[in-house]
Amino acid sequence: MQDRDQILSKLNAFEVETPSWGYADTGTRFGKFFQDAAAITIEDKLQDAGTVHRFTGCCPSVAVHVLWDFAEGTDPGQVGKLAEAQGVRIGSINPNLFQDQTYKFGSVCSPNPDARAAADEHVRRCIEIGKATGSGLLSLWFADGTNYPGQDDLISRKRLMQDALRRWHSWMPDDMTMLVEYKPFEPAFYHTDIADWGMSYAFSKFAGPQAKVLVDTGHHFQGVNIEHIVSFLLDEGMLGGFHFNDRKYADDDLTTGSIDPYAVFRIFLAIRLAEERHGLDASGIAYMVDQSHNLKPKIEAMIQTVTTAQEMFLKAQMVDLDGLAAAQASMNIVDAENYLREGFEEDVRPLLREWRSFKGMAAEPLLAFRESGYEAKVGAERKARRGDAAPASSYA
Ligand SMILES: [Mn+2]
Repeated sequence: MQDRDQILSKLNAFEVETPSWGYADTGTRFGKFFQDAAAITIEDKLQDAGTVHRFTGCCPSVAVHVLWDFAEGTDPGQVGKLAEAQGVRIGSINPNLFQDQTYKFGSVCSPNPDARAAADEHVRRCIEIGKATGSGLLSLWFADGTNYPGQDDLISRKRLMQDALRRWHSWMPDDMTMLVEYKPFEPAFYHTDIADWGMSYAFSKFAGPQAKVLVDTGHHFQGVNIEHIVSFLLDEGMLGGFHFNDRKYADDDLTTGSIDPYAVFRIFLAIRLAEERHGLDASGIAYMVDQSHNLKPKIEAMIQTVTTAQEMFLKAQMVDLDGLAAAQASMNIVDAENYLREGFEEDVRPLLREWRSFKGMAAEPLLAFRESGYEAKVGAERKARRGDAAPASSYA
């Protein structure tokens, strides 16, 4: 078993990146429900992200969305400084290759050469923003796909994708990582050009050594064993990072652990086993949140997400790996499973409270945030700033 200090030092190193888009007004395709305190500008988003970091102590970086956060003419270095002033830094750079009208039939896989050229230009700018902000992550998600059988040629599209990723990889500086995300469907409903982790893996291998697979926990069909994918990718040295969220039906973007916390625990256990049993390097994994909270207050939801991630991470540390190995070796399935259950059922909240106090933070981040009055304060200020203008929304 690990001792307390070992576990606490792992918790110190466990960081979760929050997304700028998680602080802005979002919605579904049926409508949007606005919140007074929702962030309007990139400054607001960084201020909110800094607030989450201040109360949780584990969210020092913010994922940015280039189209929504870097208006034409924005000085990226200046945005980096704004982040710093809020006690955070710019994390993954997320290009937007889906919102512009030119992407109607896809971006890099589109039969329209203008769309492909626009994608190239946009990604080139994203890489420059990454360099200027000191971000080491270019995080790619594509809406590319088709809606009907026969709409386009699947092999031609595959070749366009692989060539684009290799080209972009050659534009990146040596210290930048390309994360390649997959998704089985939506917004395309017949085929998606990067539909699963195997395709992400093959595309990443083709692109170059700095390309890795990004696992968004909501981007699988029902019942897929995500910890198996995670274990496989770790052993291949191809796991780049996570987008955490939870879902009941499809890509619901619900709060991490709200539907199936045991699944989150099993992912963290898979990572621990890869490191401690097999000596694999998991230190470079980027843990990121990709959620849009339509109904919950955004900062509270983010604090809830992050503390849940910490709890599931800690529960995975509570599993007796020696006992588990012995049970597995003797084919004692009941005991083996019980080692997992015992870790999961351990109440890790006292340890987490202790860690926060040791770090000079309030023991209960959500309560402390509520008591701070932050939401009412920025809500009033942002409402006044919006005036009669329609609430800003950075979610398509
Ligand atoms: Mn995602």
